[in-house]
Amino acid sequence: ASTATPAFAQEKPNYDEAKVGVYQLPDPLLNSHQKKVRTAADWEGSRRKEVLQLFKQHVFGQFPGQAKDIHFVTQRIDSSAVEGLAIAKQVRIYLTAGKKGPFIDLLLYVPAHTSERVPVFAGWNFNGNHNVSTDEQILISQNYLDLLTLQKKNAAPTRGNQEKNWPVKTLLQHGYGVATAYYGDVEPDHPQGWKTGIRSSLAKSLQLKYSDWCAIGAWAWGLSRMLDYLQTDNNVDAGKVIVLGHSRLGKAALWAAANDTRFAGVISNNSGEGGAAIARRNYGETLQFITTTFPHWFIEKYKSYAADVNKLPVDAHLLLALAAPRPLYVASATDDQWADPHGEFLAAKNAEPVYALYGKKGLGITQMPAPDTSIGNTIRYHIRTGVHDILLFDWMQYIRFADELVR
Ligand code: GTR
Repeated sequence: ASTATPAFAQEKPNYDEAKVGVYQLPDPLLNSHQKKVRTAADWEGSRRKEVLQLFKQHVFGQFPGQAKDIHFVTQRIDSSAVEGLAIAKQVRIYLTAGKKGPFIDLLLYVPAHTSERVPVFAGWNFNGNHNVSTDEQILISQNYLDLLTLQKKNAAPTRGNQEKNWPVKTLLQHGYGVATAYYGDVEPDHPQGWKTGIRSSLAKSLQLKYSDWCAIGAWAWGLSRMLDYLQTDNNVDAGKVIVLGHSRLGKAALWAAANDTRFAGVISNNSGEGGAAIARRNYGETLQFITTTFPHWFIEKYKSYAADVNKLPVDAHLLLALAAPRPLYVASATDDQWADPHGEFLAAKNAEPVYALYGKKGLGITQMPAPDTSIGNTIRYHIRTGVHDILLFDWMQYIRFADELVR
């Protein structure tokens, strides 16, 4: 397994399991008054609310309600996309009244030749909708920004660059739709990004200061706005939308699912620190590192735990538990030690008690499985051989998971 340190890491991370440190995780089933949670009703009635509130206060900040003037304008429909397998719809989701405010450009593929509403995988893409496929019909994402130069660039030459991350044809052949949009539509991913993102443009209408939430919060909230559209689409079974994301966008997917129980399931692909990995483990990326390099991803308060992460009142297992009782998939990769695969496995493991309240089974094993083996029940896990990425092997597991638990 690769223990390469990213070029931008200021300190050498720990990759020695023996030096992870001693820690105690907050008990998911013990509320702040030291009262034991015994039933799903107890969890939903009090402890779940408390945990969600703790994540808002200490990690991600507020998760606002729906944008009141949200509206949808279909820009393009191609009824014979992907070699005739799909209907491709491109819909602009306006987040305010009129056409001047911020928008999310959604790209939705649904299988053609079916009158049934289909389940859909929904998630952000990193580099613009036009990178998802070489299909010339896909509109170039207008907000696409080169994060190195912070310049908007003519993205036409990079069409389809991320095709391998979005196996659209395979998903369609298995009866799934796929919905995606460019995450920079709601907030450009850099420390000053809030100034040109929705944390500024929607500050008034949502009645929030930019510092009341964070970039991951904005991305998570945007996923819910995609779902608002999907609920209106006749081809989509809106009760079967699985939210997913890779890496930082996996963190956003988990936070979206925690807040928005309309999502039928959630998939964290290599989300790591601040996502599915236990923060208390000193292994790979740490809270100190992430809040220094990506200060905009979390609220200010989160950084204060860098000095002593054991003081953090939550940890990743509780973020995962907020998905209960919905199907949850956590995936790692062998060469992605930076994201702490073992820490991701342990968080999934420690979310089990909450799933058990609903009679749902979790991983069912206590040791990490061999690479390339999907394990578990309502909570699933695999560690794929290879690098930090979302690849066909991962998607094939997600399809099987959705076939068994969501469809
Ligand atoms: C890294 C970051 C990780 C992960 C990753 C990604 O730079 O340290 O937390 O989110 O980016 O999003 O690919």
